[in-house]
Amino acid sequence: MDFKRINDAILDGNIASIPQLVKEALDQGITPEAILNQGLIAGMSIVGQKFKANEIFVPEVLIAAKAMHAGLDLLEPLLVKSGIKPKAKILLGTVKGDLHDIGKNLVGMMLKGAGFEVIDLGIDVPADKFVKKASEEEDVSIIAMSSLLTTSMPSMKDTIEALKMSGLNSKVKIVIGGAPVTQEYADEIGADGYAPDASSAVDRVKELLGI
Ligand code: B1M
Repeated sequence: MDFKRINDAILDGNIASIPQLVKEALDQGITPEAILNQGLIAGMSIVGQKFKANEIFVPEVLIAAKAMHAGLDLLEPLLVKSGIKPKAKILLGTVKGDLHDIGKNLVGMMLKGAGFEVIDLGIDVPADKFVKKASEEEDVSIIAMSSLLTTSMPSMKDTIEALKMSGLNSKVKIVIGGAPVTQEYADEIGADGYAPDASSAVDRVKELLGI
């Protein structure tokens, strides 16, 4: 399989052809991880470069995101091994002011695949929603927050502050990530962990829980 065909289908927003291309790659014995990384994510990263260079605009990016989701829908069951007893419960969300969900969904998929129970709060999640859910649900061990915008990063800080105010921070560890987020920022706002990508999010969560 030439991954460029998948890259191009994402770039062209060719939603209808993605499932076929993904199936073709799987039939050729290519692993779901390789299809994800070299096909879908690599395609989306070209979209990002073109968006930044003003070569394409929001409507094209939205269609590319839909094409990416069409591929993810097929890969998800293969990436997520059906779990035995969940290792721990994780609240996941894209923070307030931010509607990007592809990276967050990938993190959720990888965490589920690693045997965690993931409660996905969705996008544009305000601090009080994280706190409310963490206090309602039993045994939440981790709050995982994603931000793709420099303007939404402060919402991560707000959530950490709100968790401290509620006293929940002593029971729950916080992991953050997303393209503009760094280890330095995580240290600055008092997050317990930072991960640059979805696979390392799993490693970080395991480290924090000592498993
Ligand atoms: Co937007 N967007 N976008 N966008 N968008 C970016 C993020 C941007 C970098 C593009 C650019 O200018 N180059 C830029 C942000 C600039 C900045 O703040 N630094 C940007 C902008 C400006 C905007 C708008 C403001 C545009 C506008 O309206 N003028 C607007 C904001 C809307 C809002 O959120 N309030 C906007 C809108 C959109 C769309 C709706 C059109 C669409 C989102 C569709 C969707 O998500 N359903 C969109 C998209 C698709 C992108 C780009 C092109 C791709 C993002 C993506 O999905 N990447 C993006 C450019 C880029 O990133 N190259 C861009 C693929 C995904 C797999 O990567 O999400 O980074 P990512 O996730 C990675 C890691 O970051 C990490 O793991 C994943 C991979 O393993 N990770 C975590 C993510 N969360 C994690 C959490 C963790 C650990 C790791 O622990 C909990």
